[in-house]
Amino acid sequence: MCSERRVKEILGIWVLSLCLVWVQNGVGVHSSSPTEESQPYRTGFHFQPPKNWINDPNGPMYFNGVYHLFYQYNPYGPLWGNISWGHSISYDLVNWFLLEPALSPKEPYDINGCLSGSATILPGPRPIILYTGQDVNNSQVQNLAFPKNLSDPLLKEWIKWSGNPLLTPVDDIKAGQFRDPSTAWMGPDGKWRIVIGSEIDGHGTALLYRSTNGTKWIRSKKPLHFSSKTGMWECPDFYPVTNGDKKGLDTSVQGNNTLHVLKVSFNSREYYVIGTYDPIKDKFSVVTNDFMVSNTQFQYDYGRYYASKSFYDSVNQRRVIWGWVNEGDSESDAVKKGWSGLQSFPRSIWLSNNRKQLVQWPVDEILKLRTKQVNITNRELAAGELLKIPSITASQADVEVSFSLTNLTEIELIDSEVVDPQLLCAQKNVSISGKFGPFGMLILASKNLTEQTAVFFRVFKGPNKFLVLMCSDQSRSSIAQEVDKSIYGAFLDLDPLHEKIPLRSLIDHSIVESFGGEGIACITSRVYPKLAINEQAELYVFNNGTQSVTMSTLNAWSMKRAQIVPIG
Ligand code: DQQ
Repeated sequence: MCSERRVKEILGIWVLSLCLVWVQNGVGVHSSSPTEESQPYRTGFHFQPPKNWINDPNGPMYFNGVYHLFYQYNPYGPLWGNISWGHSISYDLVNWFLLEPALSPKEPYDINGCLSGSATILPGPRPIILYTGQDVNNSQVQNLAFPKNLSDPLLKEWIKWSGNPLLTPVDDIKAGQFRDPSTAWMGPDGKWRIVIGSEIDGHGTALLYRSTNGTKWIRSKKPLHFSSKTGMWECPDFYPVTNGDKKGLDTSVQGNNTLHVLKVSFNSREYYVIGTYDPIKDKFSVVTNDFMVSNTQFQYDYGRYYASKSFYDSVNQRRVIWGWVNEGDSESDAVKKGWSGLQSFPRSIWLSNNRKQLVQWPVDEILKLRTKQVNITNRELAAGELLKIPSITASQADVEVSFSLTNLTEIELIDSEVVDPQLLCAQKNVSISGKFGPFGMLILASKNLTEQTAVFFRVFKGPNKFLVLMCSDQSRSSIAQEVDKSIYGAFLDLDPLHEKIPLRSLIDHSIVESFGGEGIACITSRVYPKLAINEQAELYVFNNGTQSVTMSTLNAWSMKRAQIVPIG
């Protein structure tokens, strides 16, 4: 005879199996509806739990056929606190099951928060998590955790190592400036390496540690990299890249054609440099501009996007990144909404063919959410023209558009080395007419255009090449006064004389993630329209320049909702 407990277990497994089948087939079982009048800012296909606070993505990994996403999470409310590792799993990076938190702040070494960290898959294969604990004295220490049961396909339960903390802030490391261990990589000497974010003598630093067994870590005399131009570095990420086929590389891979990326988080932005890495000397030599030496410093995203973390997806041989997209409204709004924070849509990331920068693009699995489509080809947009794109759900859409220009003469001159693109977008906003531009899209626009988020381009001439400026302008995104209305900008390294100027925007109620030049510059905005919500939102393309531009193609799709389903 079955005991009551056994019956519950069997029922639980049955319900879970059914849920897995439903979600794998894209059938909805439950999630809160973003179309509810009271929740117009909930997203349809960006990751967010049903309620509460989230921040940094932590320890993303692919293991045994399952994607795991952990994230900084307050299980008890919509503001920062009780910081735990929320845990969700997916089979396609689109639809998610929400599990119980994997790590909760319960031990003396993490009682004030299980802060950010990374996963590493050791030989076996056997995943581990390295994370920062804010200890009983509010010192930041590094800890180790591993799955309780490797044969559980979902790795639901995680155990903290009995020898924690692994590392404490000693010598010149300040107690509050020692956090966010990276994924480990192995050098040719068989030793594992990690970097940890810090600030030493006022300089942003990626401290380097080595270990033979994963539990005893020795600090290298030299950091992997540091900068005298920045303060504290958070969430360092260090990984190899190569060009040619958009493929990613596993974190320990070395090769002749390989460069390395160091990404660090500071000033609310995600800055990266590219360089060569000698794993014998552990010497990283930057080949792009180093951190903060120029206005054209590379960022993963020139908008609202922070504390990102990448992982190698071995089944699709790609590197995927997630980033935290925080709110631009107030704490009292968060309390009213009952939630705060989103994760960006996961992006593939690779080295551009000219090996000068990174390229990002939403993972292909997003295509399964596309539904009703509108297509327009070769449509001239006359000076001052505004064209409404009909028939799609403009509040939840994926739009790809590309523009081409001719007769590129007598264009305004600027020097991208001295001009800050974000300031330029603010000075030359959407209402200021130039020769070529502004042209682009008006997103989440209300019927009379009182509200609109303009994502657009302008073309300038630099000292020796054309410059394409991409802007995401939130200044008219809402009639509400108290929400952030920043204007973001970036230069695109493309030649408008010979190339089209492509733009893709993922529009999802309160987030607009835009990819310019097929992913050579990304800008994420958070917006809180009062009028342009749900079915009231409209989408336009426009040209407010004095010259006509050709819209070579426009494809826009209504998007289905992803399933984000809690399971116990
Ligand atoms: N957030 C985490 C830290 C990290 C910061 C704590 C970045 O570990 O440095 O929630 O957003």
